[in-house]
Amino acid sequence: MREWQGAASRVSVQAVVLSYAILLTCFPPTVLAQASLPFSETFDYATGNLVGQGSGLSVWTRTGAQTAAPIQISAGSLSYAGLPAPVGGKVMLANGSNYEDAGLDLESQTTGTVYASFIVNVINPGTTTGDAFFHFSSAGTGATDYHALVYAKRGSTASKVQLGIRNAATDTTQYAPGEYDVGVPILLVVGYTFGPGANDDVASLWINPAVGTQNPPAPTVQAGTNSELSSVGRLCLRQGQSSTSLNLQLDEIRVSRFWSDVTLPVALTSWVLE
Ligand SMILES: [Ca+2]
Ligand SMILES: [Ca+2]
Repeated sequence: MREWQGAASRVSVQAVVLSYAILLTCFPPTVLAQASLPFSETFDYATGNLVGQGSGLSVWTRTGAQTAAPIQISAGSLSYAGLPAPVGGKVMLANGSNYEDAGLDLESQTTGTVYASFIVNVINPGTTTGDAFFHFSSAGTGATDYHALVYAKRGSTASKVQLGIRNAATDTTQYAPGEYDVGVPILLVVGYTFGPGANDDVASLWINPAVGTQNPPAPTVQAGTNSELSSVGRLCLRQGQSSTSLNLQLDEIRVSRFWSDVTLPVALTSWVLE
């Protein structure tokens, strides 16, 4: 009896090892990888396609199946007063039919708040319809549960942009009333806060917040939701509809469970434990 159990146990271990090998073959480590938090991305890569760039547990992958106009890395960084000196290049997001979207899986979070900060330089605010260019979802290249979608739209003139946030794709965008100059780098911080109940999670957007503070100031604008994320497991960059013509540059992404990490005047990379 014991011998049978031992054999069964060995078979079981072999089956698990074999299953894992098959899993790795079907889903290479770049798909399984999840960037640990806090995470920072300066786009210190050669110019060209974003997808496939990265290293270790942090590799950019295509979101969904659209392959036209792959998201490009261009030379030179965006900078913002008070933030660490920028590094490497930046990404260019343009809108068009079936244009590629990309993302990067994160260590999944199910409680508290997940913050992402980044610098945006709007080239063309597009139309007054507005469109999303950044969001969270659960992990995986096929995830479609987009939440905390950051929107931009044309302001009162073509040289002004308004920014807003929509918590779920089926919600309504809440725009901040202020207008911002096209061509001037803007610091954005996005937060997704899990609430304990049903449909009580909140998405928040801070526009040009003070940097270097321990705790978040009041958000510039917030949005409730009629559906929730089971986990924040991926950050996504989106190239939207051709009809909205949005075109912008984005750089220096930082993601953490703590506000101070994403607005610190020092680089997160200097926090490596030694
Ligand atoms: Ca950069
Ligand atoms: Ca909830």
